[in-house]
Amino acid sequence: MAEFVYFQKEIETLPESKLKALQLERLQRLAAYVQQKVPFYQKAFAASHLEPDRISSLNDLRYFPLTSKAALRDHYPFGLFALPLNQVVELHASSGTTGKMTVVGYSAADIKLWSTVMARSLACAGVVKGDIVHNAYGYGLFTGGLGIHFGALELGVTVVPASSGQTRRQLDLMADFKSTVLTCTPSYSLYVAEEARNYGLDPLSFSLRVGVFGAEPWSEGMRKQIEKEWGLLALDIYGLSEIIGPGVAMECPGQEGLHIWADHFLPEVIDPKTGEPLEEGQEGELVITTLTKEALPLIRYRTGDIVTLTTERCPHCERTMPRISKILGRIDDMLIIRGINVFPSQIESVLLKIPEVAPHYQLVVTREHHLDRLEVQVEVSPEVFSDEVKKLEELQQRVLSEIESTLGISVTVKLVEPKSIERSQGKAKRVIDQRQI
Ligand code: DLL
Repeated sequence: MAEFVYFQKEIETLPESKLKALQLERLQRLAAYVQQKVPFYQKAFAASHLEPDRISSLNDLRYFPLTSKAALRDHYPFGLFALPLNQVVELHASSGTTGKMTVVGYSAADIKLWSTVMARSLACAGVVKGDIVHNAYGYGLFTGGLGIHFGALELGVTVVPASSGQTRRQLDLMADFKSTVLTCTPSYSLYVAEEARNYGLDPLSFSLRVGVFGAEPWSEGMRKQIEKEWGLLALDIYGLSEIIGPGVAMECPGQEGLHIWADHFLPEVIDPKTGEPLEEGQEGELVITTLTKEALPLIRYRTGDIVTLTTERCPHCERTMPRISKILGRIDDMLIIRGINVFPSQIESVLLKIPEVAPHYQLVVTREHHLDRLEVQVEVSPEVFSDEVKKLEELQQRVLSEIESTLGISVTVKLVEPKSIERSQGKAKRVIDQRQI
């Protein structure tokens, strides 16, 4: 029988009516706050004749404007911040849809909030004092590494800030320290298991008992495989930089949906085409309002992630927090390569700046030994194609380094003959995703 652990039991199990009252009170405060502090919302509220002090029920949320990733891009880097930079203690960034990154900022109170929701998430996974958390999410601008780290500190468990890469060293650390919890992307956990075998080690001989996996889509089939390989309980964690990072929602050991910490992140599901709110249980785009964030509060932020939402009580734990399904897909063409978000348009904007390559390209994504590989195939212009090999090699290197420095991940580049990429009558098929997840 799985064990259920809580970090803030009273709040996590708050009766529904009390949770709603708390959300309403926080929404009213938030609306007044952004109207006062963020010119973008000031204008948006005025355009839709919204007066924050007239919000009388959570249903009024539907009259608020939606916020998209484009709003962050248009106000790059700090234009949507509600606080001056001297009150922002940390910045992170993730991919934007073009060359510019999406920048997010945290006040000291936001970091405390992040630590709290992450501590709740780890506890929700059954992590307790005495556990050793091997954290192999990347530390850096990506929110995965530090988010888990803050949560582990808040919960008072031992964290090993391994970050990503150097798999042999990861294995040695986990074996020597007898780590009990593994946090990383689900695909990386399978890669590490395979590497263990290559080194003659049996993954089942490690001490891992729980895995907290997320940042990319994964299937039930993959879950079973990971659980079998490592002999652990594999649980799903969800989050996105714009909302806070990891720790927005977390599965409990019952493995039936992810509890969303709705006292801080108010969820809705909308029809991505019309923007209209959908009934509970219907599949649509997850939209989140940050009820308590200070530096970058967001109203009805469109995550682009497709889910279903339920307020039905969890049949396993005592939490009353609503649950989202596993992420069922994306509404846009965002790819996640080794946990990092990649938009085809980012690559396109790089290619367009290099005159020797034609604007015809294709992205081929494969998964080899549980690691994602992205190959950028790009046509060269006829003049360049007839050049000597050395020149072509130089061009390939240039394209490669430009793309890698924009995306922040390694890729391969293949220059192909003019007119060899299939032309489309309608929408060009830019991405060929051959991964089986
Ligand atoms: O991926 C935050 C995170 C780090 C979550 C570590 C979990 C663990 P971003 O880089 O901003 O933030 O990417 C956010 O990743 O909109 C989803 O499309 C996808 N994603 C995140 N978690 C999951 C998951 C982090 N559990 C984007 N399942 C989101 C499927 C996920 N997709």
